[in-house]
Amino acid sequence: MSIAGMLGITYPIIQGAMAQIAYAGLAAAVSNAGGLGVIASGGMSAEQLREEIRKCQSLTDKPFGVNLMLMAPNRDELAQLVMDEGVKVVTTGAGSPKKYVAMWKAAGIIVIPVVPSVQIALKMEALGVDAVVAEGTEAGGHVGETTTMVLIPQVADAVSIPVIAAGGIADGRGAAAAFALGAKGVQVGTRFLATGECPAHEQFKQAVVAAQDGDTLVTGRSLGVPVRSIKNRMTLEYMRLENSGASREELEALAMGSLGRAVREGDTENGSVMAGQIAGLVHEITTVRQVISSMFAEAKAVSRQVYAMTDEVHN
Ligand code: TUI
Repeated sequence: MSIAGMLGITYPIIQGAMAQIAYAGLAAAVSNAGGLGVIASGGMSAEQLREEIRKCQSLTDKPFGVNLMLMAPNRDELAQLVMDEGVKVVTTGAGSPKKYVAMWKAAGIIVIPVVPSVQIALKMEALGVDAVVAEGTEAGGHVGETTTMVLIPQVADAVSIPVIAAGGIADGRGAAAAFALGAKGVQVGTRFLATGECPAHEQFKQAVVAAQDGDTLVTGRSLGVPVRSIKNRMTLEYMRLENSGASREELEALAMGSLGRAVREGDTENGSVMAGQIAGLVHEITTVRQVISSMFAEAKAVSRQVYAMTDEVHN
């Protein structure tokens, strides 16, 4: 079955779970526009997540999902909560959801882990998940090492379940390319940052719009938490400390609260502006609906062009 059929949505697009940004409002906007909105539970208490799920249910009658960030200390409690609240789709990130898959599947939940490699995709398939999001290192936030271009076809060849591509996709060209590589759907994060429905501070959105292709970097590799964000005073200081052999405590102190500083206070110099490399392609703030409908209209036109190009090769 198609990804859209599996999820009960119109377009095969999932909204990336962006911690402290992807609340009920953004998730419902994506679902109402025909994609799968996803509430990012990273950093939330159980009470907050319950409230966001109920709010999302009140804002849309379409399917939506919840993302469980597996580095969260309260992951056990949140894993139970999504079942209690009747959530239909769960995506996971930043670790293995092994402990929870059997329980979620028994509750009828569609489970879609995000994976950074072929090896982890195979482990997830063996656990009985429904699909995987294969996320290239172009993505924002916590990333692996492999690019989307080389990851997607290798994961698609390795597993029998549907593969959804993530990392570096912000328009119809990216979506068509992902489908050509073997993906059955796309997950998009960064492009949704530059929308009217995104609740991040205006300065955060403008930092995404202003970014060019080389303006992101990955910090935290030495701590085993590689995170991509837009270069600024904080990330450059983090890199300087990291390269000079600073302690885990020093680095963690610098990172503490940094996402909130950028997202809520709009401090894009001393906060963490997590975004993917495709921020360089994002030039304006639009609506969520415009992002999705133009992406699939463009993907269709691009696919025709690709067909024409291959069809005119005579030998
Ligand atoms: O999870 C993400 N992206 C994220 S999570 C996040 S919250 C955060 N904030 C500050 C520091 C760290 C995290 C921001 N962005 N993407 C999906 C993703 N999952 N990327 C990599 C992985 C992953 C890694 C290891 C998935 C599975 C995995 O499994 C390990 C194993 O043991 O099998």
